[in-house]
Amino acid sequence: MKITQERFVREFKKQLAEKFALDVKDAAPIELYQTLVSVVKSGYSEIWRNTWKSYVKNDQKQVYYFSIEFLPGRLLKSNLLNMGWYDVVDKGLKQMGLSLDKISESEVDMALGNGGLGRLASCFMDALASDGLPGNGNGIRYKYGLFKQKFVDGYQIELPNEWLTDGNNWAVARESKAVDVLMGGQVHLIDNGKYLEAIYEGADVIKAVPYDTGIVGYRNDHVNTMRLWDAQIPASEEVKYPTIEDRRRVEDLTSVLYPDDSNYEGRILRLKQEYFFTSAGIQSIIRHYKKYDRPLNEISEHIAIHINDTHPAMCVAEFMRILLDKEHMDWDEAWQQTVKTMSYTNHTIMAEALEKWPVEMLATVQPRILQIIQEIDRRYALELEGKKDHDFIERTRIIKDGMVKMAHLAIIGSHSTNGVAKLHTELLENDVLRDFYELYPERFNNKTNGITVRRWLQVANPELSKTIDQAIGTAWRFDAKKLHELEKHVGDKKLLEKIGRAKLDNKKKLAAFIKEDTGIEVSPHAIFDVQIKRLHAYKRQLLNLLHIVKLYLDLKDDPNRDVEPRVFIFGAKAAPSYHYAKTIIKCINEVANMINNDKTINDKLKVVFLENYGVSLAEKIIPAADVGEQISTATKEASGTSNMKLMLNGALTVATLDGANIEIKDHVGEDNIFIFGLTKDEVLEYEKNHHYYAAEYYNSNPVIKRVLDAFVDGTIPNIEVEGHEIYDSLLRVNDEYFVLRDFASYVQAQEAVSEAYKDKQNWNKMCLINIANAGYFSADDTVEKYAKEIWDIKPNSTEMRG
Ligand code: 26W
Repeated sequence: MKITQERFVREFKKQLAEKFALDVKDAAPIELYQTLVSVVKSGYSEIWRNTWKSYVKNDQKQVYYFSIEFLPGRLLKSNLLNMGWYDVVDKGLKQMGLSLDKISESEVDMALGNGGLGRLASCFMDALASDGLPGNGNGIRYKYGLFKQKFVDGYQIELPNEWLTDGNNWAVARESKAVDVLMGGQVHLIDNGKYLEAIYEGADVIKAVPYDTGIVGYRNDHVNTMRLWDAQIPASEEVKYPTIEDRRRVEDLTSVLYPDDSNYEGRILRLKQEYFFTSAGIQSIIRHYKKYDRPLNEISEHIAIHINDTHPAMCVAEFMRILLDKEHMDWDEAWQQTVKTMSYTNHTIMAEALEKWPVEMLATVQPRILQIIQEIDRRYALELEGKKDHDFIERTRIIKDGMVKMAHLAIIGSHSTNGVAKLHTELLENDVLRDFYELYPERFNNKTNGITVRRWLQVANPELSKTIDQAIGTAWRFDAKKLHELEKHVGDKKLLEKIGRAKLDNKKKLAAFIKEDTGIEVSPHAIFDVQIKRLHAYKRQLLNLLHIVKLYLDLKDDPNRDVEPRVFIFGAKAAPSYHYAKTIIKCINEVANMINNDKTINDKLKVVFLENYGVSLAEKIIPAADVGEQISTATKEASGTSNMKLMLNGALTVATLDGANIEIKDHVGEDNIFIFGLTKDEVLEYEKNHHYYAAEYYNSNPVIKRVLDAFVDGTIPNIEVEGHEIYDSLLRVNDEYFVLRDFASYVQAQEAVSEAYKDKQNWNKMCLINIANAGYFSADDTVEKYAKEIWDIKPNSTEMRG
């Protein structure tokens, strides 16, 4: 829809009057926000409908991206940008005395995810729509999003995130598209002469109601759907649930997002959630497919289903269940269609994250699904008999020792398994999934992660975006790879200065936010050094902290030391049950307190731990970052995506050779990144031969000794318990993630950072090279590769939209 400023203002006032019977001057921020959402929604609703109709009309193959997490954050600005309305609305609001920035702050983040996995799913949603690809999301509409984090006395406190209190203004509930999901009870197979009939007894019927959110493509008249399911009680079953507690048992299914990241906990409610959104999604896909009388034995030519990590791995069995039990297809044909339809992405090699469910638990949640998995497993083993040795079969089968291995189900039941960065895929092939790679080499492939440059640069960093426009025009806004043209301008001193100025402006804004949020005063001229990601031992926020303590002790020795002032900024949530991660949070907070209140060090060092890290906070921090910390132990971080967001915004990376850091280094070159630490081979060698002794580093390196002692000798106040815990984890439990092994190398890299920052022009040049090469990590390209190489789907052309 074309919009002019005049028309927008008229429409806005009209809807404000209709919705709330108010004038602009009397409306509260939330009322203004809700009105703006309605105007925006009415701006794309017709396109949304047309996009959907065009898929049907052109009989286009579509992909359904199944993910137990989506982490879109706020949608207002990103929708405005993608619709091409941003500037007009910005001006129109100003004309009415309003501010888009302020109104946008009224939007509560949609935080239905923990971290990397969920945010990747949302970047992919944006990219699918912007590529004009037929792609739909399928997930859960949690009533409570990821917990809200507060610090009390330096400790993390979790508060419920009731994001729906003001209603979700973007989603449309579609009662008419509800499906029933069966759980529990018993199942019997009866031969009725024609086929085996599955008879369910005593199962609970749960009504799955879809909430659809439009995903607006970038200036291409294309709007896809993200469908999230809510659990409700079907009208026919009301009498079965007479009390409030009974009802709650059902509704609780979609109440909370599990706050664990890379840590598997075998809770039955979680398994129920997994089956619930999987079954609802598969049922609605097949029902829709059948509406147009197409043969089911060709379904894999019309739809692709993507399994985002193993949480939706029951897709394989549920798809089989419908084809077998409802459509009476024979096993072999159903299996062929299933494998051709499904594809799977692995997001982690951390052993503790690999899902295994006890057989009995699956029997309680859905006995028919268990039967089908058992049959898949039986046939798998039978097929390999005589071809592979007994051990191989036992290692790779789906059910072993009474546990169902979800990754094995996903690999065996799909035609594609991919990792999320080159190194990660290599580790899958040669190590973690070696047997499967030997068995199905053709199924394995790499798809390095990507990010949406629209949200992470155009929306989050308008200052830098404008600077880039002035240098190379606006084509990069449509094709991020064109950012590479910036490299031609490395010698342009004016441009380098402008890049520096944009950064300084963003740092001033962040400094103001920090002051308001925490009371801490920071100088925008200091180096802003940022580590933002979930708190996890393998991500090594602790290594960062040890270095900070070293810098502090150095300054205490000599307050007049000539050092580049630095502000270390952290953002991180710990899983509520992850004790060690919470201990690290407490220690960071206490170190911050100690340093920020020490007048003797002349403001050369500040430490800021911002509360409640999430998408919207990331949008404030990233544009202001000078340095990005990507310091996981090599082999542990599958890819990382904040590394890409930070480089895109002109931050320089301090990194181990882990995940996508390696590819970043390959693109920017060794001179434009600060690499340190053990390599993959060195880590694997240590892990294999068990000859790492952390205490040796403590005993032989006086700096390490002094820093660690500070945790237990009272130097750092208020961590009597936590300090010892850290100390012991490194020296007694032998430092699982090689923090002490990498310490010296890390300090050296950080010294190189300080040295480099002294030459502002050269620093800005390095920033430019990082920005110029960030286009390589555009989700648009990543998703295009998924489309071509895995899903076999094609973009909608303009004519097709009709
Ligand atoms: C069962 C508990 C659980 C929950 C979440 C297990 C595993 C997960 C996720 C797979 C963890 C996750 O978010 N992994 C991250 O995925 C990103 C997107 O691919 C990568 O960039 C990160 O490196 C990876 O840690």
